[in-house]
Amino acid sequence: MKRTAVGRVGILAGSQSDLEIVRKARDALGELGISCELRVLSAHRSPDLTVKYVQSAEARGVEVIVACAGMANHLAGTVAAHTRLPVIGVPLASGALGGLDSLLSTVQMPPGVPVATVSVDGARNAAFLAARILGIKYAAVRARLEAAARADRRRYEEEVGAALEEGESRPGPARATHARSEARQQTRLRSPVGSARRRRAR
Ligand code: AIR
Repeated sequence: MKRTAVGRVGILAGSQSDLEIVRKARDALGELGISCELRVLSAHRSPDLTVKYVQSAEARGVEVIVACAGMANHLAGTVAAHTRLPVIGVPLASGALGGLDSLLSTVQMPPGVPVATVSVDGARNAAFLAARILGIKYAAVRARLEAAARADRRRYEEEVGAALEEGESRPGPARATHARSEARQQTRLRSPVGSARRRRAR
């Protein structure tokens, strides 16, 4: 049965070189039956076109904007400054700093101008977050998200079940004991009390 596409998401990429990752957002929205438009726009290299796009987006029916860029990522912030639509920022791992630069410049927005920031290269999750926002308005999107979550869980449980049958991930008694002692060790390493004690013991 053919599904009608509902909602509309604007996806922006800072460069053509970002498209391989950015297309994951478009693909996920397609799976959820949400319509979208994808544009390459740079807050630094094409600032006027970026603002023009954002200012005309709402009139075209866009309801959420996903902005993806690498390095000094001012795309999502610029978009959020020019619209009251929800903006989701996707930091990308391009450039010498591997995405940390992009993450910090996307997430650290001043109060009143929020950008909902997903993980580095998290384009697929940006689409799922956009779908959850649209799900407030569209019951069909809520139902598709529910179906996608159920299918995902089933797939995961089947994979784990198959691995258990092959004896790959069932910890034997020796391995279980080892796993428990490793977990205790990790907790100790993470605990500030533990590390203070270790420092005193040195
Ligand atoms: N970028 C483009 N304009 C502003 C920024 N921050 C980013 C792109 C890309 C990186 O710079 O999003 O991740 C490198 O772009 P290019 O075009 O040189 O490959």
